[in-house]
Amino acid sequence: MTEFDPTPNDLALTGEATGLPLLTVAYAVALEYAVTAHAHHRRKGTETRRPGGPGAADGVPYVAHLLETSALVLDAGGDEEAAIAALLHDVVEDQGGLPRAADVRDIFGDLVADIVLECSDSLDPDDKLADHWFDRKRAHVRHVDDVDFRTLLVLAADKISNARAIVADVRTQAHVEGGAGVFTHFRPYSDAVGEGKGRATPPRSTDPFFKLTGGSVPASREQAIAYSATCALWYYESVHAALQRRADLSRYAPLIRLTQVLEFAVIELAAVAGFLGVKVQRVTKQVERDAKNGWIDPVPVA
Ligand SMILES: [Mn+2]
Repeated sequence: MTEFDPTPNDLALTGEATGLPLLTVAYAVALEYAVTAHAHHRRKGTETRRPGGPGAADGVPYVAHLLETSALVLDAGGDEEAAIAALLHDVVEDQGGLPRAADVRDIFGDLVADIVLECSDSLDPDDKLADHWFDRKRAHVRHVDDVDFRTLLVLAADKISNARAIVADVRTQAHVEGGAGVFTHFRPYSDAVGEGKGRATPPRSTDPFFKLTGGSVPASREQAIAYSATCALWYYESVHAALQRRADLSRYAPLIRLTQVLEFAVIELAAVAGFLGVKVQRVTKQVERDAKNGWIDPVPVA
C-alpha cells in the first residue's frame, strides 16, 4: 500500500500565487474526449424512459455521471490529473478496453492512464460476465487498500454518484412497487432469477445473503429484489469502510472529505433500502465479518 507522500507538484502554489490557471486545456480536451467516446452511452436503467418528460432526450447521457464524478473530485480539492481521470474513469471498461487505455496514455499521459486503469473493474467484457458478482466486488473492495491517492478520490466520487442515482431513482419511482424495480437492473437480481446475460453465475450457498434468494435459483421476483438491494447496500458500505481506513491513516484532506460525502450517500441508500425491507443491521454485520475474515485487508496502524 502506498501512503500519501506529497510531491512538490501536490503542494503546488495556488493559481494566484503562480499565475498558472487552476485547470488547463487538458481538462477541456478530456471533456471533449469523454463526450465523444460515450456519445451513445446511456445511464443504466434509463435506456427506454424519458426522464424529463415530453421534449426531453431519450435516456440520461452517461456523461452526466462523468461530470458529477469529476465535479466531486474538484470540489473536494483534487488536482487536475484526478479530475481528468474522473472524466475518463469508465472509458476503458465501457468503451474499448486495452486499445482505449493506450489511447488515453498517448493523449493524457501515464499518471491519468494509470488512474483510469486502476478504476477499471475488468478489461474483458467476457470476464465480467463469467466472474461471480461477489468475487468481483470483493476484489474491488480489496483494491481500495492498494491504489494511489488520486485513484481513491475517483473511486469515492464514482460511488457517491452511483449511490445518489440509486436513491433518486428509488424515490422518484416510489409509486411503482415502492421503487423496488430499480434493483432489477443490477447483476445480483439477474443472477438470482437466472436471467444473466451470457454465462450464468447464480449465487452460491457460501455467498452472503444467499438465504434471501430462498435458497434456490431461480428465486422469485420479490426474493431477487430483496437480495439485489441487500447486495447493493453491502457493496457501498464495504467500499466506504475501506476508504474510511485509508482516509483515517492518510489525513489527506480531499479523501477525508469525499469519504464523508460517501458516508451520507450510503446512509441515504440504507434508508431507501430499509423501506424495501432490507435489514440494514444484517448488512453492517456482514461488512464487519468480511473485514475480520480478511476479505478486506486491515490497514496496519502506523
Ligand atoms: Mn462510474
